[in-house]
Amino acid sequence: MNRTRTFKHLRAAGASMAAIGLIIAAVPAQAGGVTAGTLIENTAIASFDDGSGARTISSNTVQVRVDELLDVTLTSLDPGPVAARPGEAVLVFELTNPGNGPEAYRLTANPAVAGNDFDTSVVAIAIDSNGNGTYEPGVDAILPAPQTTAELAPDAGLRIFVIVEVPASVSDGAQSSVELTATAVTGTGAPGTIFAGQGSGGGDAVVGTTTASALARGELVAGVVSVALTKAVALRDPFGGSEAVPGSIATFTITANVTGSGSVAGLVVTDAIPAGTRYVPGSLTLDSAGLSDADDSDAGSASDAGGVRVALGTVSGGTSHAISFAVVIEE
Ligand SMILES: [Ca+2]
Ligand SMILES: [Ca+2]
Ligand SMILES: [Ca+2]
Repeated sequence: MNRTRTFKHLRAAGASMAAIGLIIAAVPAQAGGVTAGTLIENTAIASFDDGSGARTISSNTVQVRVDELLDVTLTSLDPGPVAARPGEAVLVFELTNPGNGPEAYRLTANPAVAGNDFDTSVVAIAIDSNGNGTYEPGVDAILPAPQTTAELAPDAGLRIFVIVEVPASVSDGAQSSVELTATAVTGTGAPGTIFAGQGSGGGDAVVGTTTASALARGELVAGVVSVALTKAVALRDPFGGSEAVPGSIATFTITANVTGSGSVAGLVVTDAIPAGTRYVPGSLTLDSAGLSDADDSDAGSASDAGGVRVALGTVSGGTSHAISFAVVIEE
């Protein structure tokens, strides 16, 4: 509870200091102080003896209705820049209502922030309907324009997802920010700005220290990964030379080079055995280590009919793998 704020309100109402402790103990504790609309009543009592015995008199009762403070906080929940590829990316924010009354908030996302290497486009703003911290299309509700939350109770928080589209032209390592703004629907302004009669519970709404507006920034860094395949051949003919003649052995080396940030998943390299040649059994290698020809538990298989197939799985940028196999030119 904000006792300082409560004291100020009571002093303004002319309440006696003696009564303050009792009133504070009776009202619910919240970040924003006494709940908006709460009626605080105070009556002073004087006791004295005027010579004819003990007497007690009461003052008139002073009533104060607690106004609604309009406040908001907004923070990015991403632990750092979100790795993004061309396509959709999701930024996560948390909105809280630190005020003392229920309030709804208008959300606006700005993807064109000064200093951006590239700008995204905003696809949607969604709320974490099932509260699990992860955006799930079809489960977490997309807010229709103008994007506005339901009323948040005092102290309540809400996770917000901003879904953006990363352009296809983005280059690896490029950065982009998206700014999300949340403003109280009742109104914003300098602290102390009054919206007469618009507080919940019948009082005024008064803008708090946050100006009832908050801005948070989510960051993206483009992780663009690409795969290049290069193929080389070395020939050994039956005469010790390097001519391509019937009976010559051709050893092919395929290099898969993955560059950029992030990784590729399910990378598989295949190659057909060229017409006019036969696979040399047992010649398949991956990074110089032998692989069996059979389609079994190792990464590769090779046969005349099926060709060469090597599954590299998930490969990080900055990694390359060399696949080698040999064929003999038919005689
Ligand atoms: Ca309100
Ligand atoms: Ca969710
Ligand atoms: Ca195998």
